[in-house]
Amino acid sequence: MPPQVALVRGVSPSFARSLCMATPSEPIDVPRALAQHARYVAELGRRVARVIELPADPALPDCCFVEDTAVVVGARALVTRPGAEARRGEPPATAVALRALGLAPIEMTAPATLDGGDVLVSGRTILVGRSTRTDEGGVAWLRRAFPEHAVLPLPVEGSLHLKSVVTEVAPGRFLVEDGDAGRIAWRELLRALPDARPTWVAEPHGANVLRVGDALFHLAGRPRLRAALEALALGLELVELDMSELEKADGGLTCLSVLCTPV
Ligand code: CIR
Repeated sequence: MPPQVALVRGVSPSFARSLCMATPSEPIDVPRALAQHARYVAELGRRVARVIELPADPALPDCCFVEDTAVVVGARALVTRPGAEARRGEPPATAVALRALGLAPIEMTAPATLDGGDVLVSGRTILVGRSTRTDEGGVAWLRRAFPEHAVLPLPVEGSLHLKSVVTEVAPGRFLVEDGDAGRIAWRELLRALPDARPTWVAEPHGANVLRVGDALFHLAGRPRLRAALEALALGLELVELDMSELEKADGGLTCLSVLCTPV
């Protein structure tokens, strides 16, 4: 069933001070980031029943990356404790919004950490990246919150999150970044899901795509990714989005929303 509600959060006026793995060669253009985010929200709005946009918080530069603050699977929800201390003020607003949707989220407590960007749900399996943001305690919270799923930790080395380098486009079909981080994660993923099939993506950040209903959002300016997606003939509408300013802060397409079905 397609997700019915997308939770998003506005781009903070302090977005230029967001966390970045490497200083971008050009500074973040905040008005442009706002425009790119607005287009993303508009495209989501065409494909879900409702978009809930939480207000940006000037004190939380990374608050638009709402994916990291919650994991929602069916009627179960976990509100995270993000790995970066600067982001620990973000989850309370997400918890309020999820409760308003009728979900009863479990809320993580210290010292465990987990970023939603590390969580990839594939059928009855939850793949979770063990990154610099997500620790063993975070994996344990996932197991507690989603007891009907098998939770499988995967190594994340050299990228921010698991979904920075691996996403699923159809059951058992994954996009994987063709680099060390993608290959290391893929090797372990295959051990657990031996029928899984990869499409290797050479263009940076290209493997981070977002499935919304019958559409697949992908990053603009990646002709080889686009050709590979067309060749997969997934029967999905391909929606190309320019996210240049969000990418400077290591954001992609999954990180800007939490998709859920209200109960
Ligand atoms: C951070 O470093 O936490 C943010 N600048 C980027 C978070 C991106 N989140 C995601 O891909 N799930």
